[in-house]
Amino acid sequence: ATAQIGVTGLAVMGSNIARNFARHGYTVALHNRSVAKTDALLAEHGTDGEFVRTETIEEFVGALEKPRRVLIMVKAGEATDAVIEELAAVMEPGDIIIDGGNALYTDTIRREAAMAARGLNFVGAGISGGEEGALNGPAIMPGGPKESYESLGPLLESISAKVDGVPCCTHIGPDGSGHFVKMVHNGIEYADMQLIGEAYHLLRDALGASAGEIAEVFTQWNSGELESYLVEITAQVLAQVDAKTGEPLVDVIVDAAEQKGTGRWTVKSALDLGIPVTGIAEAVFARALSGSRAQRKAAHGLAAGTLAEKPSDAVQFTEDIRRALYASKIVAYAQGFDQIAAGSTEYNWGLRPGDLATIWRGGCIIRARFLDRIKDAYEADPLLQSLILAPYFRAAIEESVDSWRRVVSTAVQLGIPVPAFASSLAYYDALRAERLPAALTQGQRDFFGAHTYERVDAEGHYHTLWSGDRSEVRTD
Ligand code: NBP
Repeated sequence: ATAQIGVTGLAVMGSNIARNFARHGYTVALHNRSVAKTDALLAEHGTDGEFVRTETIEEFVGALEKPRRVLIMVKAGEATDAVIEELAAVMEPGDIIIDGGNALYTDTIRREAAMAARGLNFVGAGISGGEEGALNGPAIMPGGPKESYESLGPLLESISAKVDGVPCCTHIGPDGSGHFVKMVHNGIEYADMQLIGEAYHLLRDALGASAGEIAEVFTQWNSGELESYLVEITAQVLAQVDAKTGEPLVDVIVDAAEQKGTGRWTVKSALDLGIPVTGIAEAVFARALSGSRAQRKAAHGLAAGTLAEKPSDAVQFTEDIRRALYASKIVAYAQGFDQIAAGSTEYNWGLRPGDLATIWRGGCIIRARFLDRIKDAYEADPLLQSLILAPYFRAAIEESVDSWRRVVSTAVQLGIPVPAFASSLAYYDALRAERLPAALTQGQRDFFGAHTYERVDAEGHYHTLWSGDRSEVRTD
């Protein structure tokens, strides 16, 4: 037994992570259901470091130093359960099984309990950064028993991305917490991408800018407070010219966005937790709407109305869009962090939001300069009520609020859909409102269902005898 870590599942993610471990000096045992992938990896990249080729699960587990550490990188769902079962049958108490796939966190909670009952340590680790990150340094969000992190942490930290020398990997919390925060990370990624898409749509249709011109705008934005991986790649995608037609590539790509499910999971979980992640929800629905191709085709040509008036000052309006994007992005992150706090309370995970901002600064898809600010905000006040109340973010939004309103109202008049910009602004306005119409909602609920209401001037719950003499009674 010579290998410090084993990787099973050698498709694109698994093979790149295996190579990353090997490049960091670890001996890596390799396993894949079909041996062809193992051999392909060794043939192409065998010189990256020390690998141990294995064919059977027994051989694979036998190649590992104790306590054994096995990283599973197979398709999420049933394949993961099948592989866990095969491994658990031959592993010993104290060994560690790590699931690095995109598992649903409730599956991870179930698997962790089942493995713990058999004396095995089960670590659900969220891994972000795609193929490139897997090879050169991803952000890693491992959950599971704290003891297993002592043996596993140093390996994961060494292959993770680093920002200012700090690894983008830390122990997140018990059982499903690692996959939960990875899920919300992906939800935030959906919101961020949707907001960028809306900014592009406005630059294109309200200002009539070309893809190349818009690429320039994003490149410029990437040198300021919006600096982030997603803004950077947006500029590159927009600048790409299609070899076949000579047109911008973005103009020949079908405008129907697909999704694998983590955004949807985030919204489902938020609904259960009662947390308004409106930016993420709008992003998931916007992808669904874009994919309703038959319905869109049938509706094409419906009237836009006659209010359209294009912005007269393109430079000013571009700056307005930049500010609206930043303010909406702050709201989307604030909502995601609210969901993480609620999940932490629900499952008793003890999550530390500042740690997440720290490890998301590098390696992952949502890496951005702005995460440093989130980290600072939680360091200054770990019990922050909402990210938008941290002094830096509050000031950033207050500086942007006029631009934000101009952008949303212009978009509405021109008939350009900006669901995420608009819902983020509505969220902000609702949060800061002194009185919401929910008082009326409570009155209606009391009227038809005797659901009772509270009063602003007294303790307790009250009911009005709506079908009687309409006097009020206290119900508790
Ligand atoms: P895939 O998700 O495409 O899975 C392919 C791998 O799963 C192959 O090694 C395949 O073995 C194995 N596999 C399957 Br399918 N069914 C199996 C079974 N019943 N028993 C054993 N092995 C089985 O690979 P990927 O795109 O590299 O992603 C791996 C994991 O990482 C996924 O959970 C994914 O969600 C997650 N992830 C992906 C990204 C990304 O950017 N792609 C980012 C972050 C996380 P075979 O070769 O024998 O068919």
